[in-house]
Amino acid sequence: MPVDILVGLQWGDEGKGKIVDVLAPQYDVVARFQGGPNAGHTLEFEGTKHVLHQIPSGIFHEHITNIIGNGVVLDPIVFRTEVEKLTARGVDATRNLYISKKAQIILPSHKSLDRISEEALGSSKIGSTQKGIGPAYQDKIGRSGLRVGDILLPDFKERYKTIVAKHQKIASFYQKSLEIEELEEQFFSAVDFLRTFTLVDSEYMINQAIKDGKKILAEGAQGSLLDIDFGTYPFVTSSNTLVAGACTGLGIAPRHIGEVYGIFKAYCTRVGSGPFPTELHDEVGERIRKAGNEFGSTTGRPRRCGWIDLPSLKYAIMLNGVTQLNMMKADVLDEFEEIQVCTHYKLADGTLTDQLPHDLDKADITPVYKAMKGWGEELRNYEGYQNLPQAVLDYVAFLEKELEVSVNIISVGPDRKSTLVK
Ligand code: 2SA
Ligand code: MG
Repeated sequence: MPVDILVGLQWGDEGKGKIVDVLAPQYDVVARFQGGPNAGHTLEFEGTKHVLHQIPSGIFHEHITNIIGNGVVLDPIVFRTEVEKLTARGVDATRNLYISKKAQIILPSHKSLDRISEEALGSSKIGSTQKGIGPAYQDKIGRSGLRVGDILLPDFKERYKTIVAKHQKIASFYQKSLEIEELEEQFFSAVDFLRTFTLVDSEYMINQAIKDGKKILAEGAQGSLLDIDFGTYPFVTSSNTLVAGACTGLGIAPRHIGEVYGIFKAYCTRVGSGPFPTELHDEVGERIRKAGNEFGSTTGRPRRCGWIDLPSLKYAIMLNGVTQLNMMKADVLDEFEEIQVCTHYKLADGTLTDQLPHDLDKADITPVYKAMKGWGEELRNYEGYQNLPQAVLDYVAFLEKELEVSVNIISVGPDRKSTLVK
């Protein structure tokens, strides 16, 4: 059975958690392959909202095996809080959660270094969530990181001390100190907690599941435009958020990839710094933020808002090999008389392009818009995709024509039930 992969096509917060939750009943395994506590996947059902950071969004379904893959950077302290929140809601994560021994560990000092690095960058800061993601991936690539499997070794503490000593040196280069004393105790207690979970060689587990004909869904975090290679560098996260990241982040050979779900919002948001061609700095942007409750689910930061951007969506679809699209938060645009769709960028010399210029950051580009009629009514209570107002169907038909991929799901509200399938 092939592995299906679900990825965000914009700058994150497309609604991946909700779709994983909706699709979950069809799957036997849900696995995270990159990112860590920077992610905030929001799921809403039975009147309650749940935000997951590191735990896969299949956790609410007892029949699903949830795997935190080797490509993830795991913060044991955040992990413990996440598990405890689930326990308080009657969900026992120990029953169906497995963690790769090869996943990297985020240490308290990684979080300090993240802060120090952002401070040093000043006005060119990345806008990181400061969860230690960048420094943890740096140690992974620099071959000095600690992995989840290392917590089982008798000399784990010594290994910890060695790497923290290195971090001290980095901090003192910036004339800062790490200030991790308080967190260290919490960290080691969280590591003890982590030890009580099933730590596995998840690459074997997943490949066995493939052999056994199990249905597997790989759940991406952040978005394609935050990919370390193809995103709006340097304003990106430190992992491969694209489909390719699922191969290395789980140990899946490319030939096993099946469906690729591309998730996008009916408009666009970004949190953190970096280019955003269709960003609205006016009251329209403010209206979208309010209607969509666009605030970071991990940090609470207000998200920047703007119109949908087809050149960047085409780019993300190309890089991921998207086989079906899911359009989220259509209901947020309910009250707009007119909706703008950016179809091209106009370059400084007047040429039109639907490709992303290398220097999107500095390029003098102007988005070119096509105005579409709004639907001007509440979508939330609609049932049946084809029953949606004509203006919605026209909007979607236009996107499908431009993007050359079918929009199979339209989401019209945060609840599981507000998900209309073609
Ligand atoms: P980091 O923390 O070092 O990976 O940040 C680098 C950039 O990646 C962005 N990033 C995100 N963008 C959207 N959503 C994310 N998750 C949270 C959410 C974010 C939050 O679901 O709302 O709560 O603020 C996420 N994680 C990382 C980040 O903004 C930087 O631009
Ligand atoms: Mg999010």
